[in-house]
This record gives sequence, C-alpha cells and structure tokens, in this order.
Amino acid sequence: MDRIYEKYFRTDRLPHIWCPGCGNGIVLSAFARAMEELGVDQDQTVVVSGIGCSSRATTYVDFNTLHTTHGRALAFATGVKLAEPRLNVFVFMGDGDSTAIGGNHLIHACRRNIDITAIIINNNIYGMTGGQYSPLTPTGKKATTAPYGMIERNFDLCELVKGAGATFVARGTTYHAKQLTDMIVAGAKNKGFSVIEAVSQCPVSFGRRNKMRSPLEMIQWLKENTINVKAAAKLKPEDIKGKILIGELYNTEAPEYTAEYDRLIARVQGGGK
Ligand SMILES: Cc1ncc(C[n+]2csc(CCOP(=O)(O)OP(=O)(O)O)c2C)c(N)n1
Ligand code: SF4
Repeated sequence: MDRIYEKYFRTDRLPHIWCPGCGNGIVLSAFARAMEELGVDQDQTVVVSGIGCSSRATTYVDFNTLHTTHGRALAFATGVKLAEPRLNVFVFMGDGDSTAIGGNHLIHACRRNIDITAIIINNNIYGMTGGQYSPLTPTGKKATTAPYGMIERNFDLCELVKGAGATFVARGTTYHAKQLTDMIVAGAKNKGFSVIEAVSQCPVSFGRRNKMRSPLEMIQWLKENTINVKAAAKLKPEDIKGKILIGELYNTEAPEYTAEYDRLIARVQGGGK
C-alpha cells in the first residue's frame, strides 16, 4: 500500500489541507488503487478538477493535472480529450462544482458521451466556503443558507446524468471504499462518459449542522442508510424507501464523441459531406 501512495501521490505536497475526518482522502485512495488495478501510464493520464475542497485532489495526485476554475473542470477536460483522444482523462468535482455552477457542462458532457471518467464527491454541501447548500443538499437538511432546513428538492445525481446521456453511472460511498475502487475501474473501462458519485462526509460544514458531530457518526450513517442496487431489486418498495441506492446503476453503449469527431474529419477530408 505504501508503494501505491508513493507512486500516485505527490508526497512533497503533503500535508494536505483537508480537515480531520474529511471523506476526500478515502475517495483519493480508492482512486489510487483503481489506477494501480488499471495499470495506467501516469504520463498518458490527465486529472482535471474545478474548485472546492474535493477539487484539491489535483494538487496531490501525481499525473498531468489541471486545477481549473469553479464549475469548469469538464470544459477543460473536454478540450484535453478532443485535442488528444488517446489520453486517459479523469475529472474530480464537488457536488456544488458539478451540479450548480457546472451543471450545464455536466449535462452536455453526458449528452456528448465523451470518453471521460468523472468522480463527483458528494458531501451534500459547499464545503470549502463554509456550508452553503448545493443542488444535492437533501430536502430538510441545514446549511448556512438554509438555517431552518432546505426547502428545495435535491437532484438525484445518478438519475440526472443517466437522463442526460452518461453511459456508465455508479454510486458508492466512503464507507464502501473497496467498491468505490471497483466502480472507478469499471467507469474508466467504459468507452464514453462515466460518472461515479462518491457520497462522502464533510463533518465540518455539513455534519455539525445536521446533528452528526463526528466523522464516525457520518460514516455509520452511510453504512446504515445505503442499500446495494442488486439487494434492493429483491426487496419491496417500502423496504428501500429513504435509502440511498449504491452499486453500478447503469451501463450501456452509445457513440462516443471523440470517435464521432474523428469520423467526421475523415469524411470531410475524404471529400464526403
Ligand atoms: C466563479 C466562482 N464562484 C464562486 C466561488 C467560490 N467557491 C469556491 S469553492 C465553492 C463551493 C465548493 O463546493 P463543492 O463544489 O460542493 O465542493 P467541496 O468544497 O464541498 O468539496 C465556491 C462557491 C469561486 N471560487 N468561483
Ligand atoms: S470543509 Fe468539509 S469537505 Fe472541506 S476539507 Fe473540511 S471536512 Fe472536507
């Protein structure tokens, strides 16, 4: 394990900035294990992020990295992938980064089915800026901008990206770290746009406002309130009401954007219309 950390992390950039008990490190170690399992060439791999605590990931991982602007990670990643389709491209985003300011980029990356793997760390809140609600803050939960509880309905991220056209969709949690690795591996193997929602804990900006004071309590909550999609299929609707479904939720095939683009170039340069 030490070897994996030394191989995939910029140890000279440590210590990291994350609060004790933050889930971001668990997601990052699942990512490192996935890279090892996939045997990726680090020089042929680009990791892009936006802005937020989760987006700090690109400071610490040892690949070609782009730490970009809030909500725009997918725009940068799309440019990279179109310029050099042979590169492996991964994107880290937070729930606010991906579904609020970056929501438009997210749905269009899904629609294009561009061969990028997006890992969205969903801690239910804007962590970095102190706890404003995001489109993934569950209804009723508290945030600095919803001190009496959130009255808006939250997105189901996986349903959103599936509806928008993503071809691989999975949801894991920081409690289920091993499965998270498997999902990242499977997402990377999909030739198209893959989304892995990693439900995570932010004890500082979300937990302490929502009666979960310790990281342990939050992880325990994830353990008790999630159910694997395969197990859920055998249960009655009332047994899964209110539970978060985890596992591989969707996997299909569709034309991939950079391949379509190459075909277009060949057709036009060959004199076709
Ligand atoms: C254009 C722009 N607007 C607002 C901000 C301020 N800002 C920085 S991080 C952030 C929210 C981060 O929340 P999220 O994406 O959920 O990531 P987390 O910090 O929870 O990992 C905001 C609003 C910014 N940096 N740039
Ligand atoms: S504020 Fe929340 S998301 Fe940000 S580092 Fe701290 S625990 Fe993690």
